[in-house]
Amino acid sequence: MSGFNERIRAYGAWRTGLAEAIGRYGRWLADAGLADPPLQARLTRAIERLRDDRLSIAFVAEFSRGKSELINALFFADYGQRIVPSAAGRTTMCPTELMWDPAQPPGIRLLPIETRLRDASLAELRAAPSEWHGVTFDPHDVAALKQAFESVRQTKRVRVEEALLMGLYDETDADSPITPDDQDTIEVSCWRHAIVNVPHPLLETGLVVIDTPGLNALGAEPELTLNLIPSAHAVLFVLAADAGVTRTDVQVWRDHVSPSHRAGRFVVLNKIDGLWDELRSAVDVDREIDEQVASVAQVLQLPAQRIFPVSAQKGLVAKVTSDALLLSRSRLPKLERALSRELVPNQQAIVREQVRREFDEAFAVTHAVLSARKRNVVEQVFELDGLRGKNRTAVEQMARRIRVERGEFEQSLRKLQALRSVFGRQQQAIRTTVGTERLKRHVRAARNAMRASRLSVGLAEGMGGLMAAARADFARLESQVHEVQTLMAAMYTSFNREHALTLGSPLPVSLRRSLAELDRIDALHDQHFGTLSLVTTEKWALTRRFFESVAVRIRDVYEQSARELETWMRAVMSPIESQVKEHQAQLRRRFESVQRILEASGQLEARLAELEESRAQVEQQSEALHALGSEIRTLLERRDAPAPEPVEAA
Ligand SMILES: Nc1nc2c(ncn2[C@@H]2O[C@H](COP(=O)(O)OP(=O)(O)OP(=O)(O)O)[C@@H](O)[C@H]2O)c(=O)[nH]1
Ligand SMILES: [Mg+2]
Repeated sequence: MSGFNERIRAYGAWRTGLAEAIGRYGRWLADAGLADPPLQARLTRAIERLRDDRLSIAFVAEFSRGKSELINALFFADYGQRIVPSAAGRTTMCPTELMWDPAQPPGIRLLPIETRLRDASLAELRAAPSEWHGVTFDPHDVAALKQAFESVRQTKRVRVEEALLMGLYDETDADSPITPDDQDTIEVSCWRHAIVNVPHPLLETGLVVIDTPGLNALGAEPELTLNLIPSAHAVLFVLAADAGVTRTDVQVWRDHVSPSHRAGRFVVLNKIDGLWDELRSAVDVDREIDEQVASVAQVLQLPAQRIFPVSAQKGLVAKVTSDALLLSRSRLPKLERALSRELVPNQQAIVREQVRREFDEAFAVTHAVLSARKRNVVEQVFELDGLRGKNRTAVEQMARRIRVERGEFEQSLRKLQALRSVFGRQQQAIRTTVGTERLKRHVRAARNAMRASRLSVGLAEGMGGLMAAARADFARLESQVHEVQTLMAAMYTSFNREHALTLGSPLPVSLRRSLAELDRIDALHDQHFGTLSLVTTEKWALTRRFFESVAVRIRDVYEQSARELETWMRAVMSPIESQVKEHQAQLRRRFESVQRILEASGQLEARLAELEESRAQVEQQSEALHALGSEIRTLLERRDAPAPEPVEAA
């Protein structure tokens, strides 16, 4: 097992352990009567974040560079054979995702290519199981698994007109490698997309591998360009040492890898075994590999350390036959070390940050409640202690004082009631701004603008209009969020001052990520369609499909923001609600104590004893809270594996 695979598994184990600890914490809160629904929701979210974390790696290249072979060698050598089909010529005909989703049976799901004739985007079709052709298999039966994988190679012939409409053929491209036969038909993939669901140990930890077909089929599937590839945590761009860097390699690099990916980009120079030669010295061969690496680095304008020369095929053979020497010659371990050094820690840092934030906020709310409770008990003891040996008048005086305090607090509660209703209106306004209804209207308007014109200007205007409307919504959202922040800050201050509550400052929220995402969609769109001038039927179809994908991406941004804002609005209200409730209960208890003391003699000592008991209980809860909290913090901070040694220069 390579360091990379182990690291991914260790990362999976870290997430599971942490999720379990947070689960225990939540159950303890519930048992101690300290959990309210927003608090539980927050812990559940942290657990889901840990459970549903995905680490995706996309393989992008011209055909026959060895993407599928590299996938076999990197991840699936433990099957003892080649699982993902890899062969001369075009092999992988449709984008293929390898993952494990326990909610689905083990098997392969295939989306027919004809769905390209409709406007529906891949993202929408994903949610429609009836559109897919499914084959289940026994995941322990390796032959059946291999057999199922063969479907990604299936092709058929369709008429040229149909291929044009599906965006699978471009007449205007003089050096298109696919040409119609004498019946005027073209060979196309049977499937538009494949999802292979297998409970392989690596995939079980959340790894998603995306294999893509070569031959620029990428361009025709906007979902890949707009979503799957840019959102992958790493993109491996594969070149072959025997082919060098061809014009089409550069084109794939420029269109699909270079723009959307700054970090997590790896260039693999595959098939270095082609340079091995028994009649030359190892030093000679290494020098030639170095030269090729330098030339690739120059063409792609990357530092040479980003180019990883390997032999996927020899690496696979070496792993299957446990040949350590051959494995080292394949140089695959160096690529694996680089992947594990960058990929896992980066992702872990992001997840750690998100979970830490959720947990710290939840912890702070409970901590504040327990502290207030402790303080109140101490104050009450002090108050009642002062009554020892005093006459009835002193007790009556105290009862009056508490009654006044309660009266004042009732006033503040009316203020809180008013705050709730203003807040409710603001909440509604925010929901409307990021609501899907509003976005649907924008999309409809843009679609109509596009339909009205077959000219490129109309298409550009439609798309541009949609982006502008989305940006306007987010500008409005920013000011709405600011209003809520101002209101809450004023409310926190006033309760702190008037009733000695200990509300910090309201939780901040930022829309930066959503805005950055909109920018990214805009840039990708510009890059692919900015220069479109002449609109042929197939370009029109392609643009429309692209538009639908853009619309889905924007909807994701809206939905994501809506979810984040919903959480935030709950979180911002929750400390004030819980502290007010606590304070109110406290006032009632104080008042009741004094009443009891007035009604019967001997109650003072009994009440003081009770208070001593509550104090002990709160102390105990507070200790338990801190113990559980520090267990979770220790887990959070744990680095699962020592940093692997630095990769030597290629
Ligand atoms: N000599 C040598 N051949 C390799 C190596 N890796 C892959 N190949 C061969 O190259 C051919 C293409 O490999 P694939 O894995 O199918 O390439 P691909 O990039 O997935 O190609 P498409 O699926 O068509 O896009 C196959 O015949 C492989 O056996 C390698 O490291 N060395
Ligand atoms: Mg392939």
